[in-house]
Amino acid sequence: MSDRTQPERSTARPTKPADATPAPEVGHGEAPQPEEPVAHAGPVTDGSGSAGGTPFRAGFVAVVGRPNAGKSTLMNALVGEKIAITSSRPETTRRAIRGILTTASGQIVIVDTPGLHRPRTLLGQRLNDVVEAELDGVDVIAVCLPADEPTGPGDRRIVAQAFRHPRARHVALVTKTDRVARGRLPARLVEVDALADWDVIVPVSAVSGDQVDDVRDELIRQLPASPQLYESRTTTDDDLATRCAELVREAMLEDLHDELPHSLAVVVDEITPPEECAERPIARVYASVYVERDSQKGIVIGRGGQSLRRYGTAARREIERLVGGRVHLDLRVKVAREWQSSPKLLDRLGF
Ligand SMILES: Nc1nc2c(ncn2[C@@H]2O[C@H](COP(=O)(O)OP(=O)(O)O)[C@@H](O)[C@H]2O)c(=O)[nH]1
Ligand SMILES: [Mg+2]
Repeated sequence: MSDRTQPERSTARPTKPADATPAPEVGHGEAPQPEEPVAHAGPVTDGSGSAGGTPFRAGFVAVVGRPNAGKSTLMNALVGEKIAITSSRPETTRRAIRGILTTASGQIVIVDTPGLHRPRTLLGQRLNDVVEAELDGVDVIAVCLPADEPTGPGDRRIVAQAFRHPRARHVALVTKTDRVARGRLPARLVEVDALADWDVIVPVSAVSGDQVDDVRDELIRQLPASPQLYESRTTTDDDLATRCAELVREAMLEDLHDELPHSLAVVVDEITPPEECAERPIARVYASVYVERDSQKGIVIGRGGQSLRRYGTAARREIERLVGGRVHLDLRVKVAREWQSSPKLLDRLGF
């Protein structure tokens, strides 16, 4: 463990997208949440941490780890909402997704990243570039290492990469603890401890909820004293169209095999709000599902359109939950040949 003192907030911050809701600079005292008996009722105003009591802390935490390490599931558990889609398919997360968690003592902007792996396609290369760019600006790098698998070469590569960013604190999150017998966890923690000079190591299960609160509190402790960066009620900076597209992709991922999960891309072309609907108040979401080959198109649609209907129903339910109202979902399947390796198509699909 290192004994570095808390760094002052650096000026090198990741840029916030324009559609995010930034918090007002000063003086909006959020009511403290009942389970958090801290001295501070709201953010400190100067960010220096010199105010009496515990200073409010805020900043960016990048969650990294190899594919399937449990990064997205943990982010959702921390935020308490489905911000990032998850599945047992590697490469489910394809962008840096920000989930925001606010308590009375701090605010964590969690950056969920695509799993790092050796890039096979231009898409893989771009995803690795995304992660590298995110690591440059964050306050904390949290490396997810599954409790139920030994450290592999992929993990070592990611740990080495994390420690090439010395400005950040480094936290090891030993994930999926529900998958190992209690007696076997200490040995895994010792193994993780020996990997690097961590600021702290926390075991956690995002599925059982065990120690999720500890992860939250420990991450806040690693952040610099700072005013709030987003309004308390903001839980993500993703826009509605992006979240809908991801929910469509999630509905299909688990069911698809071989190369198909990788070949899938979803773009929401249009959302018509319920007000614009004459007969019934129902939002309309028009989405295009892209695959790479004609044969894949057939599989996604299924016999008589059966598969596509099933995906559509599952996705619609999730979107209805997200918007809190009824939704009509229109899915079109299209072929974008070899999009993963085409710069032009990658741009068009938003990568
Ligand atoms: N048993 C168990 N499974 C988990 C846990 N966290 C994630 N998973 C599963 O591991 C798989 C990959 O999770 P995901 O969050 O998508 O991993 P990512 O690729 O690192 O973002 C999914 O099937 C999850 O349900 C956990 O704490 N316990
Ligand atoms: Mg993920």
